[in-house]
Amino acid sequence: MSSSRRAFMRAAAATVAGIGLLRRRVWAVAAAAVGAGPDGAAGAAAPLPVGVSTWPFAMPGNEVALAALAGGASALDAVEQGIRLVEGFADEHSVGLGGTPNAEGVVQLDACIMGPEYRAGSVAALEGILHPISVARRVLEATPHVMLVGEGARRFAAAQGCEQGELLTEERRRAWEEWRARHPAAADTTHDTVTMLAVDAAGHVAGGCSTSGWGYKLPGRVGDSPIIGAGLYVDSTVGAAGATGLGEIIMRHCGSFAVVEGLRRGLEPEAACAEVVRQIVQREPAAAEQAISFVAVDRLGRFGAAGTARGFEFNVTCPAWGRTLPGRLL
Ligand code: SD4
Repeated sequence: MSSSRRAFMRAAAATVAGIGLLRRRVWAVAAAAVGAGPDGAAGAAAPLPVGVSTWPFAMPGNEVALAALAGGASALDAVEQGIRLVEGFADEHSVGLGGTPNAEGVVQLDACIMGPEYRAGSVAALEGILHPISVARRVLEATPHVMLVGEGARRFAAAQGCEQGELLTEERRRAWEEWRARHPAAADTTHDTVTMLAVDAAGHVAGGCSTSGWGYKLPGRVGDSPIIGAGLYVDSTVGAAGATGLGEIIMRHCGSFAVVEGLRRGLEPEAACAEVVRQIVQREPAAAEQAISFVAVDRLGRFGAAGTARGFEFNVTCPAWGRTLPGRLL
């Protein structure tokens, strides 16, 4: 074990000491019973706490989420902090700052967050706010609503003191101008999403998504990522699932909700993801040619991913190890 991992383990141990120790011990025994393993094999459980996220670019966010958990943060806080980091990456073109704009050259962002007790917050088609995941969190904490969109969401974010700014980088503006010159009417399917799931040491589960969505989309287009049940679903008594890929397909099948229902029926995370992808392709054969992938984690720390996207990878980080793993290709 590396010295930084050892330091992490010490910090994590200090954090949990004295707080509901008995409950946590019982929990650890339950998690160990499903088979901890560092190899990312289907059905293995990561020692808690654990963070899971889509795409290699989100790995630094996973590390931030795990450090937060080790410091005593809730799974909800950890997810927000991890995703905030990724939203700030100007060279990542599918999330937050530096995201790909819509057809009119405006970056419109979608995000949501969900935690224990089915509490959720979401924003869509949000402009001019640097961290949509934190606006989603404010919707969850400070309003009786679940989802705010467009100008109303922007005004709410500003009133809440959320950081405002221009999200369109010079590099993305030039790419958009080139796209407009070449293909004024063509869709561009450039897209990705950071979806992050976390289970804390006590087995509480949370998740979040953040994306700039489908590159050069029609203004006002909303994808699956901010839709509770489509891009993300968390049932802290069972686990969590999130999606990446073509939102129009994922939304039509309540994809993430369906994956969590698979976990509830006792499927392991990878199998639950695979089952939903197969169902979607059975209902919509054309979906097989599109990128649709799911990640999932259950409350014991078992994790998995599956989808149709060639090269899809996901990150798993726990106190003992952190890895980027291939999702199962269907
Ligand atoms: C969307 N699901 O807006 C997002 C984009 C994405 O991999 O995740 N692409 O449709």
